[in-house]
Amino acid sequence: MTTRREFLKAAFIAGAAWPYLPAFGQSGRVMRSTIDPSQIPAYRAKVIPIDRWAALRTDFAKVLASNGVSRHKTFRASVEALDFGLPAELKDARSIIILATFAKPATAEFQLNGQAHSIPVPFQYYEDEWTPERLKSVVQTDIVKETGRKLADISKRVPLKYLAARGGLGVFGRNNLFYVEGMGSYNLLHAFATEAKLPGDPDGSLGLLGECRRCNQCIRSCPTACLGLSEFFADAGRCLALFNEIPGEFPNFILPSMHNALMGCMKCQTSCPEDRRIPDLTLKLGAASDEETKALLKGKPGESMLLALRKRLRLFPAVKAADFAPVLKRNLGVLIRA
Ligand code: B12
Repeated sequence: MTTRREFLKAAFIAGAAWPYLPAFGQSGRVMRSTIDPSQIPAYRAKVIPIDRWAALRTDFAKVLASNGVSRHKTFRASVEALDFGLPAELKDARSIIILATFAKPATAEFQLNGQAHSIPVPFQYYEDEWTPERLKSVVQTDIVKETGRKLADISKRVPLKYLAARGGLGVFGRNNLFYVEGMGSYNLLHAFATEAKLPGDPDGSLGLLGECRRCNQCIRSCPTACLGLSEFFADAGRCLALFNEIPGEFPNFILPSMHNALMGCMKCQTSCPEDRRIPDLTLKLGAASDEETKALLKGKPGESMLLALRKRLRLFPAVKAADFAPVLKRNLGVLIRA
């Protein structure tokens, strides 16, 4: 019989040759090994031929009508915009490209009374190196390949996770996020329509990450209990991100201590054993001075200070200018004073 010592020795030797050898974490649970940063792809992409488009739209409508999907009106308003609409200049699109770009978590520093507060800024809430121009140019050069072909970003009109799954790009996690090999859920999704006829990838299905079948870490760590074992949908109407992305008072069930990021929430990702395989590549976005933090907390930063901060900290590209100060005042307030 193999002793524990022999087993560990064999595992250690095999581990050098096989990066996915399971390792045992602190809790005794089986975890896959950390990904070497040089093996993380900058992006992964799949192509959906346009003749599948109408069926995908019909199938997604059925998903939206399912019982498990939240009826919360803010959430419904954002998903009703996902109508698979193609821009006028691309009504004759022949291929849809769905891609995942690797995204790093970040922090921004806020000085207050001599103390530095380092606050997490999840991706999607800061501007990363994938500017819209760079993204489009990479898609044109690497994927479309033919110059002069019409190409448009359609990300705002389509359900990206759904298309990514049906395009075969990866699988869902229990936390309702989309997992891509080599990136975990640390990725942002984008979709493009092009008139170029590209070789299509095989149809994919809505699959669950195998590791999630015996894991409930995200469910346990979700501060507002919006994830469940029997569900494939998050209860979007309880998700912290739904409320701290927009101005207004937080509902009673959201306690100050639940906030953990300048916007959005990181709990279902930082608690995920599969995501812990991604090495810590956290970006430091920059710092707000004592004077700036105080002005933000009072809600009166002034236009030029706000502009300078937005630029220096690369914050909230998607938030309307008018919402920037009130959202920061409220969110920063609960994080620093909680
Ligand atoms: C609306 C929205 C929100 C809402 C509601 C979230 C939601 N679950 O819908 C709120 C504001 C809460 C939100 C929060 C966040 N969001 Co958001 N959000 C969106 C948006 C605009 C639409 C999402 C959507 O399609 N909802 C529709 C519902 C029906 O879909 P669903 O709940 O995901 O249900 C799917 C599964 O249930 C699956 N399914 C159905 N049946 C079955 C059966 C099986 C077996 C399986 C496995 C799956 C499965 O199919 C459904 C359709 O996709 C997209 C952008 C876009 N254009 O797509 C970004 C997007 C989903 N968000 C994103 C991110 C990063 C976040 C946050 C992590 C931000 C943060 N740090 O706080 C959180 C994560 C919350 C969470 N755990 O889900 C990323 C996700 C990237 C990824 N790799 O998964 C997206 C794709 C934006 C992007 N450009 O990359 N978001």
